[in-house]
Amino acid sequence: MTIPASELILNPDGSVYHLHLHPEQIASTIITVGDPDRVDTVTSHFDTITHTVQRREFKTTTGTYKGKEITVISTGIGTDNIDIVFNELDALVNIDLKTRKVKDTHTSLDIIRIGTSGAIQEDISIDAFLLSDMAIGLDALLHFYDSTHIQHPEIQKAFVTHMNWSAQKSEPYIVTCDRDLASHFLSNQVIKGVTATNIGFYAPQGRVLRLQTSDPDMNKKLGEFRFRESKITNLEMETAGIYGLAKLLEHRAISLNAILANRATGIFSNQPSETVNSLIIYTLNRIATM
Ligand code: R1P
Repeated sequence: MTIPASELILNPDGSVYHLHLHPEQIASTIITVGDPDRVDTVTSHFDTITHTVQRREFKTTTGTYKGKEITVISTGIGTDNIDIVFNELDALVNIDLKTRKVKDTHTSLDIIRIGTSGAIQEDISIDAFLLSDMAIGLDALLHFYDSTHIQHPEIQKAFVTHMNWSAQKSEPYIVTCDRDLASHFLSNQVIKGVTATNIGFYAPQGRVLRLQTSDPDMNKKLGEFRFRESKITNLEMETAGIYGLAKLLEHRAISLNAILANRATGIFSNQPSETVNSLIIYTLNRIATM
């Protein structure tokens, strides 16, 4: 089937619509970050840089670290942007952009998020590194895809009952990381956690400035939810979308979080840049030895 021009939009130079990339400009190992400036922080450690381009919040640089080719791309904030980045990265490797047909052979990417996050359990230290083993999507992204086969309905049902939300909210979806890829990044420096992903930074993560939230106990209830001896460890805004789309598109993905805030104790890191940079160096060295 040929994918129409309105569905797979290409720029006049043949690059994909939002990312402005051509297939030969990306590596098969991809690091995603939220902040476009963090792309340069990652690539400041590279030996070589072969390509860089930026449109809107999507900045991409490809180069090598210790001889390994890596692409670093910023997604901006939120799973709405993850939808764009993951579909266009996948199109670059799995759709022939000239014929507009899905290729016969599938190419799988390794996608590693290096992000920041707030812990909701008191015992998680500030500046810790956390790998999201599982993610609970409180955004609605995955429900727009044929995706029930990759979700975990029994945990989702238990979660909905536990939260007992009175106001209408999106059904949660639960998705997991690629555990094979994760095994390369686990060590005694990394906590394994369960990440809740939501669509905003303030009320959707239980923050009150001038507006009251519809559920004042949200973070407390999130922290108290238990399933298969696991508990929710942290809140951020991309991981569930990343895990859901990676699994549907048959790529391997993990999300690494620098814990900059502890929402249960009210503490924020006094060295956020150093912590993020340490996580970047840790991640690059793990990728280099894969
Ligand atoms: C909010 O400030 C942003 O920071 C976190 C959240 O997920 C959200 O994107 O991650 P990043 O630092 O990776 O952007």
